[in-house]
Amino acid sequence: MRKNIPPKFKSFMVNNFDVIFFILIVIIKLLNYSIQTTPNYNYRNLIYPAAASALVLASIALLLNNKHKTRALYIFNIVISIFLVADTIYYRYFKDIISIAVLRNGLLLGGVATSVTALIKPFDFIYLLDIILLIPLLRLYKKVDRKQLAFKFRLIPFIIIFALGMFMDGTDIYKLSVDQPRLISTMFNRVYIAETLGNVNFHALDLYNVVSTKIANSGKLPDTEESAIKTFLTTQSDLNTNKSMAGIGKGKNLIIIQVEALQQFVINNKVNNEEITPNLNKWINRSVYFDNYFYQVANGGTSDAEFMTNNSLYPAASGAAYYLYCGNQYSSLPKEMNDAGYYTAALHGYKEGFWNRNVMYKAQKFDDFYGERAYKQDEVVGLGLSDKSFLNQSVDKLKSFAEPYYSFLITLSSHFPYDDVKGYGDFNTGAYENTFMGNYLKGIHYTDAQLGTFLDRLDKEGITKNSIIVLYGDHYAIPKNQMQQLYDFTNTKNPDDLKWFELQKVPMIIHFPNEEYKGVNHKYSGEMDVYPTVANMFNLPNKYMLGNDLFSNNSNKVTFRNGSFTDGKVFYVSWTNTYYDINTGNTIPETSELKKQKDDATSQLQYSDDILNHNLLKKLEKDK
Ligand code: GP9
Ligand code: MN
Repeated sequence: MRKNIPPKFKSFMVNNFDVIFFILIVIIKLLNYSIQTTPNYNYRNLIYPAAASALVLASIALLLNNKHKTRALYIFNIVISIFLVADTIYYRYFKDIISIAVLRNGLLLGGVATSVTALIKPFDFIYLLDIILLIPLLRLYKKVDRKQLAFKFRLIPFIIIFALGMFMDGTDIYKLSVDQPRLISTMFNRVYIAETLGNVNFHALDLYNVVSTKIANSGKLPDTEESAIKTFLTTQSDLNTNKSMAGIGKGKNLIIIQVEALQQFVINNKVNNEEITPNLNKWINRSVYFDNYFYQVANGGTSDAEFMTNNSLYPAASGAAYYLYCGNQYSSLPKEMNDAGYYTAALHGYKEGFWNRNVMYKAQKFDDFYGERAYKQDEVVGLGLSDKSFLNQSVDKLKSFAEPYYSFLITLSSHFPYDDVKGYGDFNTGAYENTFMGNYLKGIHYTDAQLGTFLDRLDKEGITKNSIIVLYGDHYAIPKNQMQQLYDFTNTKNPDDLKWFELQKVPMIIHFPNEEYKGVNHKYSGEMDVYPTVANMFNLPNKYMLGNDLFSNNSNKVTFRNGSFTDGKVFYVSWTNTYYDINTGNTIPETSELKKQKDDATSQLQYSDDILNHNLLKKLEKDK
């Protein structure tokens, strides 16, 4: 080193070369990973969170004596580098990042090992270069005479560096949780978390989420609770047998289409004197239309809608069931259809890892998941592949499936904030032009047109005649902070919680091969009720469902994740603990009957949470 270096600085650098090198090399590696996976991302934003994660790890090593400190930093560097190599290769094929769920569900390379290995590039291993070059250097460094601090003096740098790193990380995570509410707890977009917080922080958050969920659910479920759940499930199973519809789907295909942000107020409605959803309006006239059907999603958004439809279990109390409980055993619709000899497939033209779908579809036993890579990405409207191209390519896939099949399709283009106005094409919304509402109406009008073409093709291909087709909206389109636009559009005067809730419906349309049963059904129902309905029609077991068969005379009860509920006569709003008479719109006092309904709703949510938190279906299946 040059002569005129101040001795103190020199000895600081010699004593802490390993720590400084570690922090710098981790930042460089994390930036490089970000540039490799998301080139257009402004990776400069990443320097701060990358440094934060490096500081936290370095601070842990500072607690150790010199020899172990250097060794620990080297091992941390190796582990981080291995993750970066694996994540780089995994991203190139799956456009996703490896999570504990992916590892746990054996999805790392499941079935695609050959094609992924073909994607490996020598540069992927650049992260290991310094690990190798450091070997001789470390041998030399070990011989350098370094000042050994006593443990109590090592605590000071540890506390300073750890606190600094945690503070920096904490501010970043907080900023992200404000920018994208639910993202940290649901991990619905893992890649975005890694882009924004860095690869190390992503894996740390993933580990934290998994461990905290495991700890929260580690206690044994009391026998009394388990037997209460079993009693409830048995009662539900007995109630959900509508003899007249039992087995009518046998041998037929089942096609379920979940439409992004299809909220009910657009059905049979007009803007600027034009129908918003002319194709669905026509389809409704050929089908059974449930006009009091509610979405029941919670933090898990679209994935909650999927989860309820395929399991008739409530969404997670917080976070996303698709993430938190992807290691559970389910008696899901695809699983039971498989056991009944059906081929089962999920189809969605977007990133496979979004909402942890690749992991969760496997956990629910879909035979196949046709995701982004299974579709020609030839046209983008909104978030990704256009509904036009997705649905068109999907018909070709349906035609190739061995019959009978269960296909679950999820659309995408009409996705918040509905700003791909160009992609949606011409649809003049008159006074709503250039407003949020107007953009949504354009978006859903576009998707309606694509659904019309899709359903026409099913007709032409003879698929309609041989299938039961279920179509519904996954959740609201107009969020609460834009509600005034919805109140204005629907001419809702003096809005209150009841009027808000009554607008939280999505269309539920079931089409039968010969258009049997068609008409409007006013039963108060929701997304928890699809599976019991389909199970009855296809003679599937219905032992573990909390919902109600739509065609049974069973209760009209619809329970929401926040404890609110309705039975078609009364609406209970949990956040104000208020009951409304739906007919009069007035608030009404709690009666013992209403109190019982409220307690039942809370119990059913608890039953569902217990089933998920204790992986109870696995136990019940084993015990039977
Ligand atoms: C992405 C799409 C959107 O695949 O399903 O999910 P959402 O943001 O509506 O929950
Ligand atoms: Mn959605």
